[in-house]
Amino acid sequence: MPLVIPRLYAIIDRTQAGGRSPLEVADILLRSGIRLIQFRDKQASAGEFLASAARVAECVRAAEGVFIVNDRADIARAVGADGVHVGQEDLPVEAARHIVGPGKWVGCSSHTLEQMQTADLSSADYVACGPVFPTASKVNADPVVGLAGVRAARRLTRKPLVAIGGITVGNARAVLDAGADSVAVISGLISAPDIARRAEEFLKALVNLSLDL
Ligand code: 3NM
Repeated sequence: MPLVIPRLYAIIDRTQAGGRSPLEVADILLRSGIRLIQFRDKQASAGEFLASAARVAECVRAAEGVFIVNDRADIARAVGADGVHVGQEDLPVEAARHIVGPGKWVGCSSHTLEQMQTADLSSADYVACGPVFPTASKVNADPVVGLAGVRAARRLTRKPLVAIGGITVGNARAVLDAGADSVAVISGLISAPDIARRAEEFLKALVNLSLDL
């Protein structure tokens, strides 16, 4: 069954959380009404990543949210996450799916039309495209695809489309209007001094989409 993806996809990256722990951030996000949370930590050792992911997983589960682990299908499986998100340099979608097991979400990043097409043909449950706008949250980020890239991705896939990169309260609505089903946000959300207030602003900006799509 195709999944219905929430319009706001929060990504917790420890380096962007202003010194707050991943667990603390997850708790605020969930209390603010965010249902879909990914945990990403490109700097942690496997053991550290596992320990933090286990804490966040428990918190998301208690709130009946959906928890996705970035990159590490093995850790997603170990902590009983709802899925894994893989990038172009991570395990291929089918291998990640094999590891996380049946009934789990596998999302895939794409940065070019060719990669979007490949992701569309894979068993990925959703396809991400980005960076839509410049971002400082990813080391060696790919060239920006812009709103035109989101429109092009929309034409290439009927899978749920997640847009990522430089998304803010101010531009999120335009990204959905360009055809994304969901916006994935790191710094625009979790670097805010008051994450709860920022989450509220995002959720408000993402309701009541234009009817003339
Ligand atoms: N992936 P922020 S851009 C993790 O293009 C990530 O696939 C990207 O962070 C991609 O919301 C990105 O702070 C960073 O810009 C997104």
